[in-house]
Amino acid sequence: MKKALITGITGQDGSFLSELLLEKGYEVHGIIRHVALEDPQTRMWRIRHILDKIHIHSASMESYASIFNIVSELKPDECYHLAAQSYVSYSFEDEFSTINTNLNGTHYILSAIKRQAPDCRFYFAASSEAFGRVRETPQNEDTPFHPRSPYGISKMAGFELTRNYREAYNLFALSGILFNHESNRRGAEFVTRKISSAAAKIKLGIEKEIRLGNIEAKRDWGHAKDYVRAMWLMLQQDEPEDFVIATGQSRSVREFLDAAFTHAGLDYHDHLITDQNLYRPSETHTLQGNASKARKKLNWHPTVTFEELVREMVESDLALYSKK
Ligand code: F7E
Repeated sequence: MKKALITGITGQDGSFLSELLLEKGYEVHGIIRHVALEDPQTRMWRIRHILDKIHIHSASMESYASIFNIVSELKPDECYHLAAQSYVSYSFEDEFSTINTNLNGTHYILSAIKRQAPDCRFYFAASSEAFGRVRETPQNEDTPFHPRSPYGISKMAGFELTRNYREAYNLFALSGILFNHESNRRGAEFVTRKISSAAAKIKLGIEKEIRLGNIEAKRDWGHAKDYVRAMWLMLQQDEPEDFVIATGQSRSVREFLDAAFTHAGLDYHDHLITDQNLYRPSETHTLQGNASKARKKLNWHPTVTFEELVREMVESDLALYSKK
């Protein structure tokens, strides 16, 4: 039985990936911060239904010793490093902790693997946010990075570190440059979930308005379930290589808003308040990925359309808030 170690297992991607690996017969281990163990109701809701099937280890991505000990005890076959401060807006407010935690965490786990489990295959969750001020559209594996946020900088640095461990120490280490991926497990601070939950709450009479920043920003949005499948496929290749994962379709926040409110039987013009405080100091305006390498080499393609994604998220929030 193959052993997989997942950092960030309590997040959207960690939960979908755990389900996928369990289905495939893996022994699944996850690293969880001590605070999450103290508050499982709030922090572990995405993995509550599989807690009896997975192995949880308490550690901090900020402590090399704790990461080192877990890697040396487990000696995993595959490691998926998903843990990060992943909220781009917040990365402007707290640049230091975002860059420190995201970069050091990646460095600690790579170093521990190099020393204690050099045969382990390593996946780094890089991000389209590293493209930032895009040099070309659509973006692929050869597009230069120009990050526009501390978060994007931390992901670019993690990508380079992962590449250097692959080239210098011959580790099977690679990055997935994933474009935005969403679901009903998305955190409430991200724009898609903020919109789907607002549409549901307004429809149910719980709230009246939604405050948003730059709704002309464009993103390439896919479904998280499709994207975790790509992570697994990358680690099954003969050679470690980096891959862009995206749908190839770019839509504005306004289009997402319109589709979500229309699905709930609402007109967003009646409820939208534009809030200058929600604009970012520097913004990634348009992202659109070209995943043709993944299509060709991994036989990966997205299965959920933009419309299906919006519908799923709004329906799920309508069900959630009706119950509440
Ligand atoms: O923003 C605009 C905002 O916070 C999307 C993370 O998973 O994907 C995600 O990063 C767009 C931006 O995601 C609001 O300015 C307008 O242009 O949902 P988001 P993100 O920043 O694209 C990448 C690939 C990652 O790796 C990240 O970890 O929406 N926007 N008004 C707003 N965004 C938010 N959050 N809230 C607003 O009120």
